[in-house]
Amino acid sequence: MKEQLNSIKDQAEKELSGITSIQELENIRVKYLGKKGELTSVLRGMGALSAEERPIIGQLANEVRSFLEEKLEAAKNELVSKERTARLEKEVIDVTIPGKVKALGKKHPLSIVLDEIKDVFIGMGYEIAEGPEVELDYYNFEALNIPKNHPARDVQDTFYINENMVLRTQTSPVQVRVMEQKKPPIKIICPGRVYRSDAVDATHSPVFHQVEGLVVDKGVTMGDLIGTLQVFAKSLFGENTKIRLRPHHFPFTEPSAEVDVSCWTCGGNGCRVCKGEGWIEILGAGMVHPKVLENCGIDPEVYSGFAFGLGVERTAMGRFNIDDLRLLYENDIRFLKQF
Ligand code: 2U9
Repeated sequence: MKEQLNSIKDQAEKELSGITSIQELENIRVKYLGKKGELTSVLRGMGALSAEERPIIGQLANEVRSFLEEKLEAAKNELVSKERTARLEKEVIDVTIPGKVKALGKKHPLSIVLDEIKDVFIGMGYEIAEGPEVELDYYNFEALNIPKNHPARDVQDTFYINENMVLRTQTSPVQVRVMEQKKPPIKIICPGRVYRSDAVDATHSPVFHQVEGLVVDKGVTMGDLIGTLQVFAKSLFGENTKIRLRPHHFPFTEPSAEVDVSCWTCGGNGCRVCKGEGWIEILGAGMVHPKVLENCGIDPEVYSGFAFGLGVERTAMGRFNIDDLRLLYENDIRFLKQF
């Protein structure tokens, strides 16, 4: 058995010295150390040895196994290192090959306008608040002074998930949620997607985007609202832009107004863009209705606030002279490239 072990050792060492691949190395490992390997078979046969012989042969067998394992490990390391050196020698990097130009995308016109609007209000200290698009009827209508059967529900007809849940028609429910959770001072804008049950045409879409703003504190006045909207209009449409408020009615603000800006094309003289008016309507606004403040747990005897709302699509169409709202959604590259 001693001779057998020594011969295994010599034979395996000889075979290992000639290998050139990991596969060959693996074959040798299996041949000698595998389950049915030569050394394993010798070890299995040790039961037949006498009590004197067993420890001597056992020790030798262990030595042979350790020897083989070390040799296999060393041969493996050498193969791996040889392989890496060969690969590195073959790999040539030509630093003179011109790089691949990646086509850079551009901001969508709606994102351009939305980012500009956000920048103006962040600059005036506003925070951005967001909320769910699937909204409770209560937050979308009731809390905003639009009870069931109120005529304002007709112009803001929407998609009902069930009797108590709708796709929001405005981002105002976000403001209601903020007022419920936070004590004034509140100074937020709420950008987001809104839904109405309108047919698609050049100026309507059942899905569009709004930015609404809300300021609530002690002593907030209509003067603060007008000053804020003036800063906004000048930032977005140019330093010479003027604003004009026309009395209007919204259920959630009192008094309420529709807000026009002087035409960005003719400066107010009248042209094709403003249809000869000199003014273009861009916003709705007003002082938050005392009932709405009350609904949100804010005492209208102590606090007052103003709110405003604008359509992002409408603003983008004005800014970029786009005459059909559908162009904003079709993602035709020839259209998008122009901004
Ligand atoms: C609360 C109280 C009052 C938000 C306001 C408007 C006027 C408005 C329209 C502009 C174009 C919607 O996208 S549009 O069709 N919005 O005219 N929105 S005041 O008033 C609020 C909001 C929240 C708690």
